[in-house]
Parts: sequence; structure tokens; C-alpha cells
Amino acid sequence: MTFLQSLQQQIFENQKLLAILIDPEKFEVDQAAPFLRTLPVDTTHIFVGGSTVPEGLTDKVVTALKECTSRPIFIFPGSHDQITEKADALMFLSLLSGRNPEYLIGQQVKAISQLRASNLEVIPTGYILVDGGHESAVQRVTGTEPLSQEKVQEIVDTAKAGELLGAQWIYLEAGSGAQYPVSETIIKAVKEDLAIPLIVGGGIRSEVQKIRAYRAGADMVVMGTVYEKEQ
Ligand code: 1GP
Repeated sequence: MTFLQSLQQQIFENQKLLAILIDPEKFEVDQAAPFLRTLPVDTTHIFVGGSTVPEGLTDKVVTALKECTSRPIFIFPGSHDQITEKADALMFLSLLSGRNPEYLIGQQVKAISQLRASNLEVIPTGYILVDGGHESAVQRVTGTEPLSQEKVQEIVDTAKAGELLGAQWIYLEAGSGAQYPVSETIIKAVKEDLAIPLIVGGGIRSEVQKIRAYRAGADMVVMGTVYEKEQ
């Protein structure tokens, strides 16, 4: 069973998934074991990635994490040079909310020679950035505008377009460290129109916010910043 099939099965069985996002630039490799002990017991996945990560660092971080956890580790890359075979799967992102060809198809093409030579599981992922109250790193690095949370139908249509283009899941996010997360109204509207799993992240800091996202329809919640502070 692939990692995608496994999580689809978990969702089918009504399990809610929780991914903790690790930004390699903010992670001490020798603290992998104690860091993992701080994570909530309901953590199902580890995501590793960031907007500006020096080449080779993601590989080191994934290697250290692998020694200390059996949870699946997915690469959530800000750039094609963050791909490492040490991970279990790669979220093959296309930034659907933006109109920068480099992040719609350019980075993906640059990744192919490495992917062709590897056995890494690749999961087509529609990535949608919505406004979280201040300029996010994704916005800055990709030079794209997030979708306004007031434009619910545009967000729903963007997610559906991603599904019809072949994405296996949609990652809907307000950006790391967002002032406010994706609204429950948007999560609900997107989920109702999608036939594929929905991941929601950005600005989710508390158990209450996490549960609200699940209740609105998120199959997986991603939390990053709130756990960085515990290191
Ligand atoms: C960012 O959705 C993730 O891509 C996590 O966001 O750091 O705000 O938890 P936070």
C-alpha cells in the first residue's frame, strides 16, 4: 500500500489526520528525539519543508527524524532542491492560487530528473494560499497574491480545478504563522465540493482551532509554528 492509499484508508475510516510541519531552517538536527517527544499523541504525519532552505539541509533533517520516528515523513518543498529520497513521500505541489508559472509548472519540471532516478512516492497536490492577515513567506518567495477569504466561490472553484487537473489532495492554507487561519466557512464550502482529501494549515495554534477545522471538513490539519516555540 502506498502512503497515499494508507491515508485515504484512514480518512475513509473517519480518522482525522494531524501533520506537524518542520522548517529545516528552524530545526536542531541533534534535538530530533526530544522534539518528537513534544508532539501530540494524535500526530499522524511529519511534513518537512520551508520557503528558503539551504540545499542539503532537508536531507539532514529527514535523516535525523527517520532515526527517531516511524511516522510517515512527507516533503513539503518550497523549492525542487529540497527533494530527498530519505523521505517517504513528496508532496508535488502546484501553487494554484498564484499566477506565477515558476510555481505552477517550472519547479515541477526542474524536479523531474531527480524524481526519475528515485523511488520516492510522489503525491500530486493542489496548493492554495489564502490571505491570513499578513504577508506570508510563500507569498514573498513566489511573488504571488493569496486569494481573499471573502472570495469563497473563487477558492472553491480553484480547489475543484486542482482536483480535475489530477491533484490527489488539496492543501488549503493561510501561510505559516498566519494571524488568522482559513475560515470554517471556506473549509466547509471547499470540502463539500471536493471528492479528494482536504488538508488545512496556517495559523492553527490551539486544540480548539484544530477541532474547528476538522468539524468544518478538514481531513488533515497542519500545525508548525506552535511547535517550533517548544524547542
Ligand atoms: C504552513 O500550514 C503550515 O505551511 C503551518 O502553518 O506554521 O502557522 O502552523 P503554521
